[in-house]
Amino acid sequence: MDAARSLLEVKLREFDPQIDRLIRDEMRRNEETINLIASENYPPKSAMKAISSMLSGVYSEGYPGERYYRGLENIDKIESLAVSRAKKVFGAEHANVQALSGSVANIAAYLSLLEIGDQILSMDIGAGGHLSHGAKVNIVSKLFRVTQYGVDPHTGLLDYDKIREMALNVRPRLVVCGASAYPRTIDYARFEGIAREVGAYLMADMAHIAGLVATGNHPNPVPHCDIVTTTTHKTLRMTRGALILCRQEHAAKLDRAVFPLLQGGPHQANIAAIAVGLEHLSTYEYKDYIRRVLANARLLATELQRLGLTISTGGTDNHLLLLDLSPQEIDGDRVSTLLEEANIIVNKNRVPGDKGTAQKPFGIRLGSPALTTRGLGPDEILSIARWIADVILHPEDQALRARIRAEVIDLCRRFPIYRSTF
Ligand code: DSN
Repeated sequence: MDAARSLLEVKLREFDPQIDRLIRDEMRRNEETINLIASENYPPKSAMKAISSMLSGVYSEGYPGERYYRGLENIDKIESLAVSRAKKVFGAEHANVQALSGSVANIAAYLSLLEIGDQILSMDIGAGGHLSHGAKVNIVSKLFRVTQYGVDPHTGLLDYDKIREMALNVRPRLVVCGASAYPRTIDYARFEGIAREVGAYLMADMAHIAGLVATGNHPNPVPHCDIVTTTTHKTLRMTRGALILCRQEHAAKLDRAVFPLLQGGPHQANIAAIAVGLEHLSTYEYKDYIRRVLANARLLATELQRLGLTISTGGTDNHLLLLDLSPQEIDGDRVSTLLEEANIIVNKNRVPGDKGTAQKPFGIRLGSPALTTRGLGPDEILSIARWIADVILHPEDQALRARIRAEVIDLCRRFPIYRSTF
């Protein structure tokens, strides 16, 4: 075999043992920790197979039937399948599956509906919104005028009357709803009423709850909105990417906003993986999975409260909860570090009425999607709640964290993420 050919065939382990080792270490880290990051999950092997296929080397600027390169007959079929599956699952008139991430999907949505300098009304990141909804440090706030609503600092809930008042004041061209850290059901019909009243477009970013929407466990924003965006890797449990769903009237502008305005060639391997993932959504197993995600989140909230901790809004309607640490006077940065010592992975997060900063907020966000994927149920949730409470209530006790870590590893061994090797 010539040298170039042998380079093509050589296995990762032999060619690059450093990267191979780090991937294995990351696999082991996942296997031995309990992942409560609400935005993460473990994609199915069938989708992983698609993303590591020949499609990784393909260029396909344009859309099915309108490409700039030849040789794309299979790629066109794959992308068309992804598009039709996305439309069917969410009841959308049009779908674009090319956006590389949720942030790009959101910016494409704005650019297809707005002129530069137009007014947006969206949710503040500190109240549970997202960077790409127009945070000060994000490009969106440089391209558009952005006014942001929050939640009621006492109840933690969206105050629709106040949002309406703000809309009447600032007269936005676009109202954005959807959140990264809001544990309650979002009333899209109410948002639609507000947007209509002020003559604005309505967009929803349903990234966190898309799996709940797909299975009928959360109202579907699609009938109420001009555009709906979602990432694919949270409750949807696919590999990392994004979908943009819209009314037919916005389709051409939206497609042009993704390509050629923002992106070049899409990542077709991931589009194939997303098509596979979309096929999972209508299975009995996935519907049952989402039912268990919800039950686990509810039980975690109830048990943490029983153990004396404070849950913002008093509970959860979805896959995540916000633990308010202000009564314990310990910040979320410290708690997330202490929990990591016990092999429990969470992220620090601001909570309603938070007196801390973005770096040191007085809360953490806990999500049930990943741990439910590996099969954890009510018995394990009760243990996890106790471990979290023990770590928070005894922050000086290093020996306790070491004991919990051993128990977590023991539990994780009983629930491998993948039961066979890749
Ligand atoms: N970073 C994601 C989250 O954790 O919610 C959103 O993009």
